[in-house]
Amino acid sequence: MPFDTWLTSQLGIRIPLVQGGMMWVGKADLVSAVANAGCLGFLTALTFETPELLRAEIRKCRSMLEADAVQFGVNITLLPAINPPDYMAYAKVAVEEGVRVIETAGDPSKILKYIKDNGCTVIHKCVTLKHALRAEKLGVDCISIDGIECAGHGGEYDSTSLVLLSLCAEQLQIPYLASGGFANGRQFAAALALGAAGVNMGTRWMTTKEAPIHPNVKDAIVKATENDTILVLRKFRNTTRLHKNKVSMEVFKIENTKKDVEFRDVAHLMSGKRGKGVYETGDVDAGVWSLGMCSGLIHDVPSCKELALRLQREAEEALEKTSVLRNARARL
Ligand code: FMN
Repeated sequence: MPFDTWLTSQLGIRIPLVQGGMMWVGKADLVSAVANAGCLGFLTALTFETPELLRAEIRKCRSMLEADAVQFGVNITLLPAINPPDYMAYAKVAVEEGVRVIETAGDPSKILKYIKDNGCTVIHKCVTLKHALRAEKLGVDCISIDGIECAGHGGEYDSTSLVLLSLCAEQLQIPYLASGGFANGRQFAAALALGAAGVNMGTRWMTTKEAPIHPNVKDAIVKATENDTILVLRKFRNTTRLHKNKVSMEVFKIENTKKDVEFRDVAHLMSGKRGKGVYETGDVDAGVWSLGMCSGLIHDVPSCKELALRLQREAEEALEKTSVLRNARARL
């Protein structure tokens, strides 16, 4: 194990790479493959309509683990909603089923005490230093800091991963993960150099053999450049990065041209059901789907094991090749 960080020493992860929660994608097929590769994957609770369906998925995931698999976790995304899901019921199922790592996003306070009291390690996803410091105070164990490069909700301030990670290095007392824009080993090395305990990725894991989505979507990501994403919903302070397709461009147009625009003007286009349909049918223009800028760095569809080992090797090479210091010393 070339890398020794909080993720490896505290959670027994072999390669400090994390697969963050992904709506409709973070299912047993992917999460077990990530765990079998020695990395930390998260089943995404709200993908399952009821807590009992999450229970069944946790059991399925466990049944797919190989002898040397590492543990996996559950993501619980607590975003403001008109009819919020029963977050606590999802948390209870995770705890009852023996899950010991929870990734939270949004406001973790509703479930934090319960999951901490039950021995879970909490990795909290956020997009500003202010929220990271607040979560640290609330008692989470680790921060996963997402730069604006990320797929999905990158917040309203557009801070980049490079700046956020450097701020975390300066101001956080707890470990932090680099998230948003990461897809290769050079970046992995850079994240470690910035003091991160590992790298969290979404888009890159989505483009693996085991990701349970239609191959057309994976092909579209391989073809996409870093310019093929679009930020929408800024008008509603709910900015989200999506694949630039017919539907997301329509959302962008409406929100930026309609007078007195309201969310309901675009709600039919943003529907989660339509997005789910993209992954099932492979029609990449059927609805909106999250995509990160690192799509420009993704050129193939490897297995999770191939990907993890590749990133580890590339990171090692990058750190060894960073010979400026060594060469300078040798010249002395
Ligand atoms: N993050 C969450 O906390 N909850 C989610 O439900 C969620 N859904 C996502 C769905 C997709 C398809 C993708 C690509 C990302 C999603 N994310 C979600 C964000 C990822 O967990 C991760 O933070 C992000 O993808 C990192 O940026 P990257 O895509 O540049 O690697």
